[in-house]
Amino acid sequence: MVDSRRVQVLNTQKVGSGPVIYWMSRDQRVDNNWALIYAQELAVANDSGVVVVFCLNPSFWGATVRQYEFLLKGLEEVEKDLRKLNIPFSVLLGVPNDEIVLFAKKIKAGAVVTDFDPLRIKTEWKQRAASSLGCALFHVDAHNIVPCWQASPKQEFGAYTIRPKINRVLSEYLTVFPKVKTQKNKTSLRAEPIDWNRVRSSLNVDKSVAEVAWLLPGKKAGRGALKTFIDTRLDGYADGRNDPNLNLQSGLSPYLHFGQLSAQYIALAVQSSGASVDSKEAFLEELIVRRELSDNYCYYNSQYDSFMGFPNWARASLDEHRDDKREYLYSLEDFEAAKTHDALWNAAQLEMVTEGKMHGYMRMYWAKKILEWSESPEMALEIAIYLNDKYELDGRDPNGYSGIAWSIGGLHDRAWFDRPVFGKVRYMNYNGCKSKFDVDAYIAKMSEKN
Ligand code: FAD
Ligand code: FO1
Repeated sequence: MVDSRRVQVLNTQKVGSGPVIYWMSRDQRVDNNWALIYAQELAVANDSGVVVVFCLNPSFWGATVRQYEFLLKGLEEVEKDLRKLNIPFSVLLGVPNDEIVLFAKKIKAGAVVTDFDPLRIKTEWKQRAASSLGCALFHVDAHNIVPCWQASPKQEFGAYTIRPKINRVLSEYLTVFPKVKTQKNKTSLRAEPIDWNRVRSSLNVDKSVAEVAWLLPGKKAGRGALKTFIDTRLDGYADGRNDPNLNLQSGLSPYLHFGQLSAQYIALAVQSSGASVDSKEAFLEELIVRRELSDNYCYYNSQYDSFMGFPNWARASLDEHRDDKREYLYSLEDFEAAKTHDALWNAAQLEMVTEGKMHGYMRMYWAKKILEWSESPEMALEIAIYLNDKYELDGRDPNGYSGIAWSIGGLHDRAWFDRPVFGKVRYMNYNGCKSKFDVDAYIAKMSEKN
């Protein structure tokens, strides 16, 4: 059974007797997916079946072929997994909230279940669908282990305030998943095989940002990446995760972002592994506390991608330093082409452009330097979000808006000593990096990619 605290009702319509639609969006997987499990429970209760639908938005805010191909190849695997369970799957093209309403009408759906996502675009899709659907609409938090609205009823100050709230209830939610059941044959619920060429030709996306080769999309590849991480790298995570020359991060964020892997599934696998306790704790702190803190920020702060979303102390401090002289000033073009005076910053930019995944430690340095070398904090925020969402495979994610707001606007951080441009926002510099890792090695490795 799905814990009812994971489910929220989004309109006042009743559950009818027709099939139940799982409107898949953030959690693009069959296994370990609470939204799909909930849809199946509703379908069993009204003796109908489940139909899974993904609404493909032809130009998803700045996504390029790099992200769309990762998503589509993952959905091709979802289609195969659903076919084995006799569950029909359709990809609808066009404006999601319109398409889902038309589809629900066409199949006389009894209910629609979608997966929780705190981002504005999804809230809008759900609100519009909720008011036009003739049947009940629910969303289920299938992404977080502790459902976002259960972890906290408000925006949290930082990891130190949300951590105890999550840890207090974690064991109630960090449970093993029930299996998705094979569906009995329902003639009314037939779906044509998907014409993936037609789906791909419906996209009008930037093709200049190529797919990356170092990882394969989809659940199977994700499970493989998880196993390799646990078997060969998790043990070194506590000490080595912040060294960009060591490949000791998990590399799982693209699979998490597209929901091809469940964080809960990862957490259970890590917990039951034989890795050292301090590495398991360090990893689960990031995977559970830091990640859920990002959803908390985007869910409770509608200005999560603007200067106004920053804490008051940081806004006031950055305001005081608006007129400080910038030692260097770069445009979006300079940043995008990795044409600054700082070889370390340029190396991080190159890693993101060529690999589609900048090392986590470098992302902090990268964003903070954009603040230091832009004419205003607003401009810096805009440039950081634009580049992050254009090139990172895991972009367009609450983790990104929170990570950038942490770097530029002191979100989830405390005030430091006052300094030019940054004010009391934590500062990072080249020498600080030099004291932590071999900067020349990182620069050399990235300059080969140019
Ligand atoms: P691991 O260290 O293996 O972590 C495992 C998982 O834990 C990650 O996949 C992620 O889900 C979570 N996690 C780790 N660090 C953080 C963090 N600081 N905040 C929230 N969750 C975390 N993450 C994204 O998913 N998408 C982004 O667009 C993104 N942009 C960022 C921009 C900036 C400026 C900063 C400072 C951080 C950003 N992050 C982003 C957070 C973090 O850097 C990445 O999640 C991490 O580097 C992904 O690589 P990994 O999965 O190998 O990390
Ligand atoms: N979600 C959808 O429901 N439909 C889409 O067409 C879609 C495209 C897309 C492209 C790039 C990307 O990074 C995310 C995309 N998403 C899409 C949303 C994604 O599944 C996540 O829900 C959010 O980005 C993270 O909350």
